[in-house]
Amino acid sequence: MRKEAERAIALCRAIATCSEEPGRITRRYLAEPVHAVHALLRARMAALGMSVRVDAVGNLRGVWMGRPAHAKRLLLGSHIDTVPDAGAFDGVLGVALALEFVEIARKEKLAVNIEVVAFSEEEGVRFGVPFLGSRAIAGKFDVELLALRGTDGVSVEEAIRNFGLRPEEIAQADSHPELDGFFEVHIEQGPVLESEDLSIAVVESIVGQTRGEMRFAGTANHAGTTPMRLRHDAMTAAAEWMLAVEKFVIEAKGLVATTGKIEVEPNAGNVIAGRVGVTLDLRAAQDESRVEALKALIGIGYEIGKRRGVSVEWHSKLDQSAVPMDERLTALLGASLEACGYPDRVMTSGAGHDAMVLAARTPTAMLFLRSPGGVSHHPGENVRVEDVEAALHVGKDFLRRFSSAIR
Ligand code: HGY
Ligand code: MN
Ligand code: MN
Repeated sequence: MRKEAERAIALCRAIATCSEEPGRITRRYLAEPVHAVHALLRARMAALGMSVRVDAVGNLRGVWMGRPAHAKRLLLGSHIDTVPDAGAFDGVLGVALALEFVEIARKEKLAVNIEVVAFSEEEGVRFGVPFLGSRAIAGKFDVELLALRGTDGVSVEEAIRNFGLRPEEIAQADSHPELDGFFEVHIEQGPVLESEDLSIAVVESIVGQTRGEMRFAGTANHAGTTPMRLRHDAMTAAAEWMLAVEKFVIEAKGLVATTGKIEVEPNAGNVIAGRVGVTLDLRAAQDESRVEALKALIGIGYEIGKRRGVSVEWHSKLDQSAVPMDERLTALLGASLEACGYPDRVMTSGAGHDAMVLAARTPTAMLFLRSPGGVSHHPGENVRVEDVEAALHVGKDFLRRFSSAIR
C-alpha cells in the first residue's frame, strides 16, 4: 500500500497549496481557494467513476454506486477547512484516504456503496460556530446559523451565495436514513500515539466541548491622564480572568481550556481598553465536569468585573456533549486492527470532529493516525507514510467486514 499511501499524502500536499494566505495554510469556510480544492477532488472522483455534487452548505460529495442500490451505504470523509496557519493533514487526510478506499472497493468488488464527503466547515474559524457542513448532512442545520456574521461582516447566508450556492436548498443536503454508517480517519493531533510508538488507534469517544466568548465592558480613557485608581480597564479585567481560567482548570483535572482569541476596542496603545472579548474553548470527557467548570468560570468573571467596575457577559456559541462512537462499528474496526497485526489501542479524542455530529444520524467509527511530535493546528503537522499505509490496510479490512456484516 506504499503507492496508495504516497498518493494520499501527495493529494494533501497539493490541497495545502490552496490557501487564503501566501506562505501559510489558511482555508476558512467557503473562502475562494476552496474552489481550487474542489477542482482537485472532483478530478480524482471523476477518475474513480463517482458522481459529484456540491450541496447547499458547500460540502463536496462524490458517490460511488459500485453495487446495487439495496447494498449498504457507507459515508467516508472529513473536513477541508483549516485553522489559520494550519498543517496539511488535519481533515484533508481523511478525504484523501476516503478516495483510496473507493479505489480499493472497486478493485475488491466490495458489496458496499460509498459516498465520500469533503465537509465544508468543521473548525468554526470564520463564524465562530463549528460543524456547519456535517450539521447539514445530519439534518441538524439550524437556519438561524445563516444570520451569523464573521469579522468581515459577511453572513453565513451571504458567504453561501457568494460561493455560488443556494441556502434555500440546505434541506436537500440531509443524507436521510439511507446511510448504514460513517467512518472517519483523522490524525490524532496529540502526543499519545507517538509516546507509545503506535501507528494507529480506534477512537471510542470524542470529548464534549463548550465554545463561547466572555465580553468585558469597562471605560475607555486616556492612557496618560487617567490615574490607576480611577480606571475601569477591560483589558486587565480580561487578563486576570484568563489567568484565573488557567489556574482553575489545572487544579480541576480532566479539563482543558483555551482562551485563544482576543478582540479589543479601541485597540490603541495609548487608550485604556473599553471593550474586550475573549474566547473560551473548554473540553472534558465528562459533560458534568465541563458544565460545572463553565458555571464556576463565569462566576469568577463576574467577581472580577464587580471588583474592577467592569461589566462582564458570557456569550455561548457551542455546547457539544461528549459523543461515544458506535459500539458495533468500533468492534469491527478493532477486529480489523487485530487482523492486520496492530495492537488494539482504543482512545478518546480530545479534538472535535464531524464524526460527533454524524453519530446522531448513523453508526459512526473513527480511526486515528499518529501525529509526529504531537503537533497539529500548526504548519509542523505531519504524518508518517508507514502510518498512512497502516490506516489503508486496516480500512480495507474494515470495508470488507462492513460490507459483509448483516444490516
Ligand atoms: O478544534 C478541534 O477540536 C478540531 O480540530 N476542529
Ligand atoms: Mn482542526
Ligand atoms: Mn480536524
